[in-house]
Amino acid sequence: MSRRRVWIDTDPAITAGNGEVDDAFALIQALRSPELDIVGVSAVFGNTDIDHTFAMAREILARANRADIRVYRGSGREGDRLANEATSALTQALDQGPLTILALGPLTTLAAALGQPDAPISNVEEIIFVGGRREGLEFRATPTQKKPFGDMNFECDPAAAAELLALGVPMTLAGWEVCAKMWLTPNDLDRLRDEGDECAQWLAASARGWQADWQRDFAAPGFTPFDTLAVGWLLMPDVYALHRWPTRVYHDGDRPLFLADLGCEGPTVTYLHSVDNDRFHDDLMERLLSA
Ligand SMILES: [Ca+2]
Repeated sequence: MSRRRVWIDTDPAITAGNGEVDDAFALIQALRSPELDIVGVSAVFGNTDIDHTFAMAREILARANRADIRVYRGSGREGDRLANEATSALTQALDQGPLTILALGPLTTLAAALGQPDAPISNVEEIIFVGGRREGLEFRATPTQKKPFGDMNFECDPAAAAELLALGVPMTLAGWEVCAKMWLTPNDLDRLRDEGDECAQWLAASARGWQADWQRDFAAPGFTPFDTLAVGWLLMPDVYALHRWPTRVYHDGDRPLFLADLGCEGPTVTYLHSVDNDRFHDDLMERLLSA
């Protein structure tokens, strides 16, 4: 099996900051996928500040017994295009060969690294970004959710998305639409607790509060593990359905929007719009339970 060289840029907050848990699920899913050769991980601000996402990413790798993979500290605020240890390490990894980048948080560090005049962007095989939407799509977990979610990763640094698109790097959007019907339920957390190793048990325990919030606030059957859908695209692309659509990044009044739709005129991306939820779910659980 030829393993795909992968870089993961992430903003984990599972036990720090706002309680968002999906980066941790996605990291452990990826770390337990022998198909992937994870050459580096970078932390970026997003779900919480950079100090916490950096510490959290290191903790997750340690809990997964993968402290051999280094975590680099990336950008800490919108618009920061200065070099840092993450941009340098990512550039070096690109110098060494073709690389796929999982963009599980704001695109700031990636825009800073790839926007350098001498960046080896021809070695970017694909950026898979958890963001973007088709025209008119609002992000509601269930119809009972009154105020829709924002396109959080994108909105943290809208200019970064435009800059990456302008570079012509291949981009795949695993945004709200493809994630929205995937649930991890209390039963799934019970299985991780009962059948998983220490790391899976920690993951389950740390996600209980988040899951309870979704149940209480949206009457949802579970919570949506958004970032895992981006990882899954590398593991089982045949269970996804997609469009090849042009894009538009703009402001509608104060609201930044990253659209991919037939009516747009910008660079074309791969827009993932649906997935076989049962097959994806079973595969995700199997990986989380493997140690
Ligand atoms: Ca994330």
